[in-house]
This record gives sequence, structure tokens and C-alpha cells, in this order.
Amino acid sequence: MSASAEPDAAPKNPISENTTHELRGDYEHMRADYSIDQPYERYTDDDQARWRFLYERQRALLPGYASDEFIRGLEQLNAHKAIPRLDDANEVLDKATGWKLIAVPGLIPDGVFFDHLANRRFPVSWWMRREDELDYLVEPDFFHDFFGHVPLLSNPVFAEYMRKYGLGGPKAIEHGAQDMLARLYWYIVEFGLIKTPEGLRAFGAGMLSSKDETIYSVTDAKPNRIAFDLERVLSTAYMVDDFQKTYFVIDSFDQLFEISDSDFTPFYERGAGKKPIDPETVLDTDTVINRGSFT
Ligand code: HBI
Ligand code: FE
Repeated sequence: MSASAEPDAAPKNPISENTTHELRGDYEHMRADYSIDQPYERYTDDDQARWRFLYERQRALLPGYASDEFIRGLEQLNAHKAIPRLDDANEVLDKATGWKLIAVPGLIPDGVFFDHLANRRFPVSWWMRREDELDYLVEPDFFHDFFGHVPLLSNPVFAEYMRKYGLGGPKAIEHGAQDMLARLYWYIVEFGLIKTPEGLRAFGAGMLSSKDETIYSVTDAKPNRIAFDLERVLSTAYMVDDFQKTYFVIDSFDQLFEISDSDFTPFYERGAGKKPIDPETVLDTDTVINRGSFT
């Protein structure tokens, strides 16, 4: 399926159901599955310099904040010198977990995204953010997608969770519950914390690709930190344009197996039409690791 743009019309916004901003990418020259070849020659010297700046700044932060699995996954990608070529990263990932990165113009429709994940393909927006977007941008760029998401795709347990997430997409869409499934992606894949003997560590792409949220999510007293519970997360709304009010904490990556093997239908049916739990709420049924100071 490709953006069916009438000759004189701008390309249709392919994610209209859940995208409020005008999409950045050029959706005119993509394959039916929304993939493109990574246009490496289009990266400017500024893009390369921005990649190195962001990479070095985040990499220096990781010890003490990021899970060891994330740091190990990042190291083996050898991506510190320049914007990585997806073909090079794919050699590493193929050996580790059989996953493959594909370049895309930007956000793609939920159904297409789920299908890629179900087939061990991770879509990476090809373009780098601008200088004025260094610390905040509306749509995931190459740095968020590659630095944030790719390292853990070399971890077999996490990679299998991502595949199962994709496989769960069609059922969520069939139940009109993709917003519930999106919460699971958001609170785990984007903003998940994990318990370790040395304390809480971040493994979510959204925090680990952000200087300030890496620190805030692990150490700040303001947010709630609550032990992961599947139905609780599926029922909890999230913030898209601010630090999270609540982070959910898993005990181990193995816990992701249990999550991904559950049948979500009962949750979808119980949650249908219900107002989601506010992001800052703490329920008395929660196993609270720390109650946020803002409450
Ligand atoms: N498209 N390129 C891209 N990257 C994403 O992370 C992404 C997407 N489309 C939809 C989406 N994420 C979320 O709505 C998922 O929960 C499906
Ligand atoms: Fe992301």
C-alpha cells in the first residue's frame, strides 16, 4: 500500500488516525511496505556531526542509568563514529536475533508497523533531527529509533517480545484496542524501567535517547514508579509531550515472555469504552516502588 497521492495533492498523511502533526517524511518514493533504501548520501556534514554529538552525550550518561543489556547491545553496533549504515547493523542483528532494520520515511500506519515487527523487521526513520530539535522533536528521528530502539533488538528475549507485540497488532485492531496495545509499547518499549541488583535501570528507547529523561526516569523523586502489571498498563494513558508521570518497572526481561504469551482479549473486552487511568494516578491495588513527590 503506498500513499495514494493524486497528482496535485500532497501525500496523504498515512497515520491520520493518531497523528496530529504534519508528517516530516517524504512518502512519495517508498515501497508498498513503506520501506525505502537508506539514502546515506543525503546525510549532511551537520547530520553526521549531530549524530556524533548526540551519541557521545548519551553514551557518557548510560553507566548507572541504562540496563547492562542495553549498553552491551549498543557497543556491538559500533555506531559512535558516524551515522550507521543499516546494512552494517543488520549483519550484527542477523547473527544475534535474526532481526533486520528497514529505513522508512517516518511514522507509518499501525497495521504496517505491527506487520514489520511480526516479521522481525524494525522500521527506522531515515532522517536526522535539526539543530533546533536537539532535545525535543515530535516525530521519532534516526537517532531516537537507532540509538533508542536498536541495541535491545540484539537481546533474544527482548527481540522476541517485540515480535510478539507485532503479532498482537491485528487482534488489537480487530477489537478496536490499538490504543490499549500502544500503551504497552509506550510504557515498556519506550519508557520501561527494570530492577537490577544495583537498583533501577532504564531500558526504554524514549528515555535512553533523551539526556534529561534518562536521568529523570531513574533518579528523580517526582514520578511514580509502580511494579509492572499487564492490565494496569493496558488501561493507563500516557504523556506524549512531557516526561512520564509514572514509570512501570519489570523484574527481568524474562517477565516480558509472560506478558507476550498472555491472551489480551479479556483485557480488551473489559477495557472497551472505559476511560483510561490518568498517568499520575496511584491505585491502592498498585505495588508502589515509590510514590511520586508531585502527587
Ligand atoms: N511508525 N515509523 C514508525 N515508528 C514507530 O515507532 C511507530 C510507527 N507507527 C505507529 C507506532 N509506532 C505506534 O502507534 C505503535 O504502537 C503501533
Ligand atoms: Fe520509539
